[in-house]
Amino acid sequence: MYPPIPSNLLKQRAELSNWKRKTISEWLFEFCGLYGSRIALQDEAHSFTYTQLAEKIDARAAYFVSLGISKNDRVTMRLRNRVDFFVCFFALMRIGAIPVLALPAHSINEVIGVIQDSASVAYIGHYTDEPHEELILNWLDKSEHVKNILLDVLPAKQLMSTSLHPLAPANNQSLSEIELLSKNSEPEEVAFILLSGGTTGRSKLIPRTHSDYIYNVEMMSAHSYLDGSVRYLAALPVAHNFALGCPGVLGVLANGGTAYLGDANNILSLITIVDTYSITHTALVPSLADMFVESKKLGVSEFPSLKQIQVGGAYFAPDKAKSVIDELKCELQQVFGMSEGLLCCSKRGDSLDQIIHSQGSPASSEDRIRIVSSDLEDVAAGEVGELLAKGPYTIHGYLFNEQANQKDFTTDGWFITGDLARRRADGNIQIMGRVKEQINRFGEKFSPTDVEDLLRKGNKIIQSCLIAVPCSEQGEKTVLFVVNQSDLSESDVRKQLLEHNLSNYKLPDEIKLISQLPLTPIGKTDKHQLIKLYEV
Ligand code: OOB
Repeated sequence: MYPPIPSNLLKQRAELSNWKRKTISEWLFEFCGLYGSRIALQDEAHSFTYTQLAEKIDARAAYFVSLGISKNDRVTMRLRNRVDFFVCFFALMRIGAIPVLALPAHSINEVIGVIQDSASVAYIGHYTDEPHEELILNWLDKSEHVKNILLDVLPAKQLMSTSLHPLAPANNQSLSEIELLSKNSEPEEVAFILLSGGTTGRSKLIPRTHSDYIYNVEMMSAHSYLDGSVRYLAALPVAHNFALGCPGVLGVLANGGTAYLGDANNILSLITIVDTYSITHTALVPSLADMFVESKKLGVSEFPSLKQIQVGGAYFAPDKAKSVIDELKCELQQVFGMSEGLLCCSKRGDSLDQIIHSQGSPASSEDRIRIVSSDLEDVAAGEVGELLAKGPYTIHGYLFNEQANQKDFTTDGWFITGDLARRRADGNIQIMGRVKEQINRFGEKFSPTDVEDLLRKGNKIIQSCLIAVPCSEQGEKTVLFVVNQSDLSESDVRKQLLEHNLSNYKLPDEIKLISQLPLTPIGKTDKHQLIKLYEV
């Protein structure tokens, strides 16, 4: 079901000194044994020690077996940041089943696409009585493939054909079968599936193996200097690579710390968690990092316990990066990452200039990157080009998607990231945007951030987003969306751009005022949504 990992790659990986030939279950149960009575996970209603976590996982695994879920079965999970997410995630892997991690904010069409593409036999979801939940249930009920639906809250309605179950078992089941099943998994097999962040068309399925993900987590834990005193806030969805394993909740568990599961949609509750539990580490997308900085400026909290904030997922302007350090008075680690693998981050010892102006360097000395022109030739040192990646934890193919595999991988196995990057003289990487988002106006190429960064220099405009839309006369025209926070007019915006001497060709063709920028399920600005908004 998965393009087999080439044998030379398997050999290279096995020879790495810190490569573990273990399944995620074996790895987890090792540290549950080691850190027994410490608090592992906490959410607004639950608190589990490492021992309790291991017990819950076994009980849930036995329940899944009793429902007929077995090795290699894909199970789409769409759960919020609650301890139950981890009970289900680990319990499925314990029996060799493969969790497919959908995000709570994925639309019904996206979730249905994922269930179909992964041929999931079960769906585990958070149920609310909102109409879209009803729609998913109706679809699942008609699906021939999905045999079981497990929900945290059971709906009043009965389904016609598919079995509907509560997420947690009523009684503990026998554990004997789990032992048998868990012994079947190999470290080089697919452990779980992440979804690509694309906002066009369907999400691609990203298969991560046990060993590669353990390596991923351990590399990032080392760069965050994690130990048993870490108190981590999962502010971003834990179904996403960043908060799951970079180093994320898995890194915290592997080091005997405590992870608190929060909800990115509620900034006040995140701040309360930071203060109440003296949070030391967290990972944020740029928009959320801005909110932390603004809260500090407004005197909502001083955040005295924070030691390290990771910011990644989207372009983080240098002035914003600097304000995290100045205002929150903690270490900032920029992270450039992707669910497909490659991670780059700032390292301790990087200068202030490196931390605010670059996205660091690869997490592992075994990562390989190239920066190339459109004909896949390496560009000259310091030039901008497209980033290609290869390495011990970077995938070499999507699941069940030959078309994407032809397009997104070179014949010699490089992943074509779609990101523009340059290597600075000091070796650090600077991400310059997406290839597809680069603006080409009458042949003049530039990055949307040239305009967006400049607008923040005034005191009225905080957020803006420049997009290109097709245009019959000049190929592409630019539209600048500006969040209207203080009675702005289009001419105010134009005036500000001219005052800052923006080159003529970068001046937007159109300006639109908007109440807020649309976000993707993980909280990045959703440019495709803006293009759609413009087209309406
Ligand atoms: C993370 O993963 P994905 O898969 O949701 O998105 C990956 C894409 C990258 O290809 C790049 O386009 C963008 O998100 N990105 C950044 C960035 N970090 C990610 N663009 C500019 N600056 C950055 N620092 O977003 C992700 C996965 C693991 C850790 C962190 C982020």
